[in-house]
Amino acid sequence: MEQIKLFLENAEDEKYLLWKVVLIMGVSGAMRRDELTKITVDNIQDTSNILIITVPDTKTDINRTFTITNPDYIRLYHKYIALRPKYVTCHRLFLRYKQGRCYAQVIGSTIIIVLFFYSMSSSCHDGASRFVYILTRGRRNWLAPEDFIPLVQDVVETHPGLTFLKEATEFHSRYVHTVIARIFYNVNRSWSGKITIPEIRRSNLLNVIQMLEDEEDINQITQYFSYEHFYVIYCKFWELDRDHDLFIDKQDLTRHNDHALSKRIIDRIFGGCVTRGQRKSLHDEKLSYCEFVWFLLSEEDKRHPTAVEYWFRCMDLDGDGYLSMYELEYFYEEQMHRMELIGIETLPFEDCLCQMLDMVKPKITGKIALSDLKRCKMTPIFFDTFFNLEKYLDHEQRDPFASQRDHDIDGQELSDWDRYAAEEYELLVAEEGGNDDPNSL
Ligand SMILES: [Ca+2]
Ligand SMILES: [Ca+2]
Repeated sequence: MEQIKLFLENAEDEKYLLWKVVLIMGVSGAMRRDELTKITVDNIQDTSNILIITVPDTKTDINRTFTITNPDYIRLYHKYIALRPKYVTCHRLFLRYKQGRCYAQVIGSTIIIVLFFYSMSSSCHDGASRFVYILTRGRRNWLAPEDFIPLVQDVVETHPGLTFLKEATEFHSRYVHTVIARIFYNVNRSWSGKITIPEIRRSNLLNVIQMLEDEEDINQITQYFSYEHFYVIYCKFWELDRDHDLFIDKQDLTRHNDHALSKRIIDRIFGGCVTRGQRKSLHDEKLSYCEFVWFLLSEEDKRHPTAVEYWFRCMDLDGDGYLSMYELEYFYEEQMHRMELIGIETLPFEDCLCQMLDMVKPKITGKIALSDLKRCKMTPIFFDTFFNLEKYLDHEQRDPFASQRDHDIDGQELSDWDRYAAEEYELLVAEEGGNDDPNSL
C-alpha cells in the first residue's frame, strides 16, 4: 500500500494519470483484470464527493458495488474523466492515454495490467519481476513463449498501427508467434527457452513495450513488433514452404536466397544444434516457423550476438567449443567445389585460412573460440566465407573496410537486419499482386 501511495502522490499526471485511475479502481474495488478492462462510464455514479461503482459480474449475474470517498482519488478521477473526447462512442472507462490526452481507443486487458505495473514500478522498483509475475500469474519466475501470447494478442487487437489486420484473423497468430520468436532471439541470451528476470532486466523489452503506447506507427518499433519486419519474415517463409503446412524441410531451405547456403551447413541447421530439442523423432527433419525466424535473423545479421552463437554452434561439429582447422576446412571444401563448378577461380584453403585467422586473431593458436568471434567486427565475412556462396562473392567484390553503414532518422546506426528488412519490404510491396501472395490468405 505504501508503494501505491507513493505512486499516486509522486508520479506525474501527464504521463501516469490513466494508470493512477486504474490503480484507484483496482485497489478500492479489488477488481480483477477483466473487470477493469470492461468497466464503463455507465458503471460509475458520480456525486462529486463520492463515487459509487457497480461491478457487473458476468459469471454470477449478481452485481456488486463499492464506493470511493478519498478526495484525492476523486480529484484524479475527475481530472481523467474531463479529458475524455466528446465524440467517443465507446463507453469503456479506460481509453488510450498519452501525454495528457485521452484517445477514443480501448486498451487490451493484458496491456492494461502490464503497463500499469510497469509505470508504477518505474517510480517504485523492479519492473522485470512484476512483469514475470503478471504474465505467469505468479506461477513461475521465468517466461515460456506461451506466456507472451495474451500480451502480443492484445497488441494485435488494440494497437492503432495494426487496425488493418483486424479482419485477417489468419494473420494474427503468425504475427504473434513472429514477435515472440524475436523476443526470445534477443532476450533469452542463455538459449534455454526460458526468459529469466535478470534477462529481462538486461534487455530493452519493457522499454519497447512502453514505446508501443506512445508510438502509433508500429513500423517505427523495429524491435520485435514492426509489422513490416513480420511481413518480410513471413513472406520469406511462405516462399519456401510450398505446401503451406508451416514446416520446411532441407530441400525447401536449399532454395533460400537462390541456393546461397551450402549443403553442409543446411545439414547442421537441421541437425539439432540450433533448435531447442522439440523434435518428435530423429527422422522428423523439419524446421518449424519459429525456428525459421531464428534462422533468418541469424542469416541476415551475422553481427548479432545470437547470430554469432547460432553459426558457431553449426560449425562446431564436435561441440568442443572451438572451431578447429579441420572444421573450417570441412565447410570451405564445399564452397571451393561450388566455385569450381561455376568456373570461378578459388583461393586454396591455406591462403583462405591465413586471411581468416588474421581477421579473427584467436587467442589460442590453431583454433577459434566463440569469444574470439564475438570480439571480431567482421563476422559476416567470416561466416559467409565458409557457407554462403552468394554473400561470399559479394564480400569479395567490396572493400570490407569501406563499407558505409546506414543511419536512421535519429542518427542511430541501422543494424544489418533493419537494413535487410527495409529493402526486402520495398521489394515485396513492389511485386505485390502475385498469386502466391500470403495476403490472400
Ligand atoms: Ca511445408
Ligand atoms: Ca570443434
